[in-house]
Amino acid sequence: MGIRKIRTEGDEILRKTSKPVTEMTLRTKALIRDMFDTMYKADGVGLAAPQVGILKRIFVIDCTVDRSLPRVFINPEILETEGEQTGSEGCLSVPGKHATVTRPMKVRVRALDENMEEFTLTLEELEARCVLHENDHLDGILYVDKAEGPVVDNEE
Ligand code: GNR
Ligand code: NI
Repeated sequence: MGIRKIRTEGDEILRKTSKPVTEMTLRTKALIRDMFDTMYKADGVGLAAPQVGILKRIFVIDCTVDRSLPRVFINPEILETEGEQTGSEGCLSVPGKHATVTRPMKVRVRALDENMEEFTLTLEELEARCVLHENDHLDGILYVDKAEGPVVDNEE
Protein backbone atom coordinates (compact mmCIF):
# COMPACT_ATOMS: atom_id res chain seq x y z
CA MET A 1 0.00 0.00 0.00
CA GLY A 2 1.47 3.28 -1.05
CA ILE A 3 0.05 5.86 1.27
CA ARG A 4 1.25 9.35 0.43
CA LYS A 5 1.18 12.42 2.65
CA ILE A 6 -1.78 14.69 1.94
CA ARG A 7 -0.82 18.36 1.76
CA THR A 8 -3.03 20.75 3.71
CA GLU A 9 -4.22 24.30 3.21
CA GLY A 10 -1.35 26.75 3.56
CA ASP A 11 0.97 24.47 1.55
CA GLU A 12 1.63 26.60 -1.54
CA ILE A 13 1.64 23.57 -3.86
CA LEU A 14 -2.17 23.43 -3.51
CA ARG A 15 -2.36 26.86 -5.17
CA LYS A 16 -0.32 25.98 -8.26
CA THR A 17 -1.57 24.96 -11.70
CA SER A 18 -0.86 21.33 -12.55
CA LYS A 19 0.72 20.26 -15.85
CA PRO A 20 -0.80 17.97 -18.47
CA VAL A 21 0.38 14.36 -18.58
CA THR A 22 2.12 13.60 -21.88
CA GLU A 23 2.89 9.89 -21.48
CA MET A 24 2.06 7.04 -19.14
CA THR A 25 5.11 5.86 -17.25
CA LEU A 26 5.75 3.37 -14.46
CA ARG A 27 6.11 6.31 -12.07
CA THR A 28 2.72 7.70 -13.07
CA LYS A 29 1.13 4.26 -12.73
CA ALA A 30 2.59 4.02 -9.23
CA LEU A 31 1.28 7.52 -8.47
CA ILE A 32 -2.26 6.56 -9.53
CA ARG A 33 -2.15 3.36 -7.46
CA ASP A 34 -0.91 5.31 -4.44
CA MET A 35 -3.61 7.97 -4.96
CA PHE A 36 -6.31 5.28 -4.71
CA ASP A 37 -4.65 3.78 -1.61
CA THR A 38 -4.38 7.22 -0.03
CA MET A 39 -7.95 8.22 -0.91
CA TYR A 40 -9.43 4.98 0.47
CA LYS A 41 -7.32 5.10 3.64
CA ALA A 42 -8.44 8.69 4.26
CA ASP A 43 -12.10 7.80 3.57
CA GLY A 44 -12.30 10.37 0.78
CA VAL A 45 -14.45 10.25 -2.33
CA GLY A 46 -11.76 11.85 -4.49
CA LEU A 47 -8.10 12.86 -4.54
CA ALA A 48 -6.13 15.05 -6.93
CA ALA A 49 -2.39 14.65 -7.62
CA PRO A 50 -1.45 18.11 -6.24
CA GLN A 51 -2.89 17.03 -2.88
CA VAL A 52 -0.03 14.53 -2.66
CA GLY A 53 2.47 17.09 -3.91
CA ILE A 54 2.54 16.12 -7.61
CA LEU A 55 1.63 18.88 -10.07
CA LYS A 56 0.16 16.60 -12.74
CA ARG A 57 -3.37 16.82 -14.14
CA ILE A 58 -4.63 13.57 -12.59
CA PHE A 59 -7.40 12.86 -10.13
CA VAL A 60 -9.18 9.76 -8.87
CA ILE A 61 -12.68 9.40 -7.51
CA ASP A 62 -14.89 6.70 -5.99
CA CYS A 63 -18.21 8.05 -4.82
CA THR A 64 -19.74 4.65 -3.98
CA VAL A 65 -20.51 3.57 -0.42
CA ASP A 66 -18.93 0.14 -0.99
CA ARG A 67 -15.83 1.61 -2.71
CA SER A 68 -16.54 -0.36 -5.86
CA LEU A 69 -16.22 2.22 -8.65
CA PRO A 70 -12.70 3.62 -8.88
CA ARG A 71 -12.30 6.10 -11.73
CA VAL A 72 -9.14 7.87 -12.87
CA PHE A 73 -9.15 11.08 -14.91
CA ILE A 74 -6.02 12.32 -16.70
CA ASN A 75 -5.96 15.73 -18.43
CA PRO A 76 -9.71 16.16 -17.76
CA GLU A 77 -11.79 18.69 -19.66
CA ILE A 78 -15.20 19.85 -18.50
CA LEU A 79 -17.24 19.84 -21.73
CA GLU A 80 -20.62 20.91 -20.40
CA THR A 81 -22.44 21.51 -17.15
CA GLU A 82 -26.13 21.67 -16.35
CA GLY A 83 -28.31 22.62 -13.42
CA GLU A 84 -27.31 23.42 -9.89
CA GLN A 85 -26.86 21.68 -6.55
CA THR A 86 -26.21 23.27 -3.20
CA GLY A 87 -24.70 21.09 -0.51
CA SER A 88 -22.02 20.46 2.05
CA GLU A 89 -18.48 19.94 0.87
CA GLY A 90 -15.25 18.96 2.55
CA CYS A 91 -11.66 18.44 1.44
CA LEU A 92 -8.91 16.16 2.68
CA SER A 93 -6.59 19.18 2.37
CA VAL A 94 -8.81 21.19 4.75
CA PRO A 95 -9.26 18.49 7.40
CA GLY A 96 -12.13 18.53 9.86
CA LYS A 97 -14.06 21.29 8.13
CA HIS A 98 -16.94 21.73 5.73
CA ALA A 99 -18.96 24.46 4.05
CA THR A 100 -21.85 24.90 1.66
CA VAL A 101 -20.93 25.11 -2.03
CA THR A 102 -23.21 25.47 -5.05
CA ARG A 103 -22.07 23.61 -8.15
CA PRO A 104 -23.63 22.25 -11.35
CA MET A 105 -25.85 19.16 -10.90
CA LYS A 106 -24.57 17.47 -14.03
CA VAL A 107 -21.24 17.46 -15.83
CA ARG A 108 -19.93 16.02 -19.07
CA VAL A 109 -16.22 15.36 -18.75
CA ARG A 110 -13.65 14.07 -21.21
CA ALA A 111 -10.37 12.64 -19.99
CA LEU A 112 -7.76 9.95 -20.54
CA ASP A 113 -7.76 6.74 -18.52
CA GLU A 114 -4.73 4.90 -17.10
CA ASN A 115 -3.98 3.58 -20.62
CA MET A 116 -4.12 7.12 -22.06
CA GLU A 117 -7.35 6.21 -23.87
CA GLU A 118 -9.90 8.97 -24.18
CA PHE A 119 -13.35 8.60 -22.63
CA THR A 120 -16.34 10.85 -22.05
CA LEU A 121 -18.70 10.49 -19.09
CA THR A 122 -21.81 12.28 -17.92
CA LEU A 123 -22.05 12.35 -14.14
CA GLU A 124 -24.61 13.74 -11.71
CA GLU A 125 -25.09 14.66 -8.08
CA LEU A 126 -22.15 13.65 -5.83
CA GLU A 127 -20.05 12.36 -8.73
CA ALA A 128 -20.49 15.64 -10.59
CA ARG A 129 -19.66 17.63 -7.44
CA CYS A 130 -16.62 15.46 -6.86
CA VAL A 131 -15.29 15.77 -10.44
CA LEU A 132 -15.65 19.55 -10.29
CA HIS A 133 -14.01 19.71 -6.84
CA GLU A 134 -11.08 17.60 -8.06
CA ASN A 135 -10.80 19.47 -11.34
CA ASP A 136 -10.51 22.71 -9.34
CA HIS A 137 -7.54 21.24 -7.45
CA LEU A 138 -5.69 20.96 -10.78
CA ASP A 139 -6.03 24.73 -11.14
CA GLY A 140 -5.07 25.60 -7.57
CA ILE A 141 -8.65 26.22 -6.48
CA LEU A 142 -10.01 24.99 -3.13
CA TYR A 143 -13.67 24.69 -2.20
CA VAL A 144 -13.15 27.32 0.51
CA ASP A 145 -12.76 29.84 -2.36
CA LYS A 146 -16.33 29.02 -3.43
CA ALA A 147 -17.96 28.51 -0.03
CA GLU A 148 -21.20 30.26 0.72
CA GLY A 149 -20.98 31.36 4.29
CA PRO A 150 -18.40 30.23 6.79
CA VAL A 151 -16.14 27.19 6.65
CA VAL A 152 -17.00 25.46 9.93
CA ASP A 153 -15.79 22.52 12.02
CA ASN A 154 -17.42 19.20 11.18
CA GLU A 155 -19.09 18.98 14.62
CA GLU A 156 -21.03 22.17 13.87
O1 GNR B 1 -13.67 13.27 0.54
C1 GNR B 1 -14.14 14.26 0.00
N1 GNR B 1 -15.45 14.52 0.15
C2 GNR B 1 -16.14 15.45 -0.60
C3 GNR B 1 -17.42 15.78 -0.21
C4 GNR B 1 -18.15 16.68 -0.92
C5 GNR B 1 -17.61 17.24 -2.05
C6 GNR B 1 -16.32 16.94 -2.46
C7 GNR B 1 -15.59 16.05 -1.73
S1 GNR B 1 -14.02 15.64 -2.25
C8 GNR B 1 -13.28 15.16 -0.76
C9 GNR B 1 -11.90 14.58 -0.99
C10 GNR B 1 -10.98 15.66 -1.49
O2 GNR B 1 -10.56 16.55 -0.84
N2 GNR B 1 -10.71 15.63 -2.78
O3 GNR B 1 -9.98 16.60 -3.32
NI1 NI C 1 -10.24 18.35 -2.06
